[in-house]
Amino acid sequence: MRILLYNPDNGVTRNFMPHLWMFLLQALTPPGHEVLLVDGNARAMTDEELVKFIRQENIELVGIGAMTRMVAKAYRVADAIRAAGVQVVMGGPHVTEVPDEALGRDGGPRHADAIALGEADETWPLIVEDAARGELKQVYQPQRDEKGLDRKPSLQGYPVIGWDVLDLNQFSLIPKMLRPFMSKLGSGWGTFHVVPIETGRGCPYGCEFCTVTGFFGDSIRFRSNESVVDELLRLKARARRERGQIAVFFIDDNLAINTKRTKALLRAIIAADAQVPWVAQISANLLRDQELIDLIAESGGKWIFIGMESIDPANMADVNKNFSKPGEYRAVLSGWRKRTFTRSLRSSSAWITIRWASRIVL
Ligand code: B12
Ligand code: SF4
Repeated sequence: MRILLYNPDNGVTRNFMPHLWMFLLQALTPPGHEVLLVDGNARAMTDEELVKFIRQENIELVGIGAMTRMVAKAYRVADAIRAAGVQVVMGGPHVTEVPDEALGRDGGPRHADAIALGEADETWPLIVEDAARGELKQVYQPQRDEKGLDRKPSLQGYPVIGWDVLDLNQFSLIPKMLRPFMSKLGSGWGTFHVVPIETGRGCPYGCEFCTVTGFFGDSIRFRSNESVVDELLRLKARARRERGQIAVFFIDDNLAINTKRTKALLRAIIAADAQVPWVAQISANLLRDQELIDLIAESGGKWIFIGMESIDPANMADVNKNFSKPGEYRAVLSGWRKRTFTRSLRSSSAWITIRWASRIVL
């Protein structure tokens, strides 16, 4: 069966980084099926063009993933695809929060033939096999544990995502016409990709505005350091081969949530010479640790996103984010600046990007 995984754009900003779910599900697809990927951010198509593409490519199943921000577009595209007689399965955080909406069980129109709730690492292969037999069920959900909660997939046997061989053309930030010239600059800028890598899932904090604890659970699962290092080495080799550049976004919600393990991972990256420029999200309270900051810089870390939603502790308490203390922000930031400024004089540079938002409202 030929399958298309589609990620809708938000119609306003252009998100140039590939979405991990598409590549992960592609890697988890049982043999004997072919999976094509289209990200509306990088390859804009009207609904009509997309339907035409689906017909031309003989696609029999379309998987669409969306955050709430993009879900209206996702539903519109799904409607057009279903009207053309092709089955649609939807998944991701929004569909998991409000499953009845996609299935039209809330009184509204139906947009999907099937939905995948929660993490789909283990349900995706079943969806594909059912769809291939023409026996798609309406709802796919991970198995439940004795408390009635989703059994979370282990990340220990994480699949190999073929970043080193996959066609990433739609995601290169260097325009095609400039590539021959740019590839001759320095170590080569013929391509430039920012690639998402996850090293763990889950968050124990449960901030009121955030989906993550509810979706991925309050205990954390990690990949092995070896599998992360291997992924980095393959990316690095690809960049060298293409005379291009690769940067990585570690999309873990808090890369340093278990500091001991994070340090071990960063040391493994350094020891294997697997450094690429990287960016990650880390909470302010963990950045008091100077050894961690040194390791971040040495392992290729360039930018850290810190969620500083408010400088008013009462606001933080109100959204259940007490662990982040506005009173410490100044010390954390100046500690970071001192450390990274000194280091930048030697070999590396690490910058900080602070995301200020009084409240994130979904
Ligand atoms: C990386 C990231 C981004 C990147 C996205 C770029 C990119 N290319 O990845 C950036 C930084 C740009 C971003 C932006 C935003 N993000 Co964001 N982001 C994330 C983050 C940290 C990781 C996403 C990820 O790759 N996860 C790992 C993969 C494996 O998990 P997954 O995507 O959920 O996929 C699994 C399942 O959901 C399922 N699945 C997913 N899709 C599909 C589809 C099918 C067909 C099937 C079968 C299964 C399936 O299978 C996968 C494997 O189990 C998540 C938090 C998180 N930990 O997931 C927030 C998250 C997705 N973001 C969120 C939000 C709110 C936003 C913003 C709206 C924030 C804002 N206010 O501006 C913007 C919107 C962006 C836009 N385009 O307009 C929310 C979404 C909540 C919701 N209800 O939709 C999340 C969950 C974080 C949170 N705080 O709650 N984000
Ligand atoms: S610490 Fe970050 S990921 Fe965890 S619940 Fe709070 S906002 Fe979400």
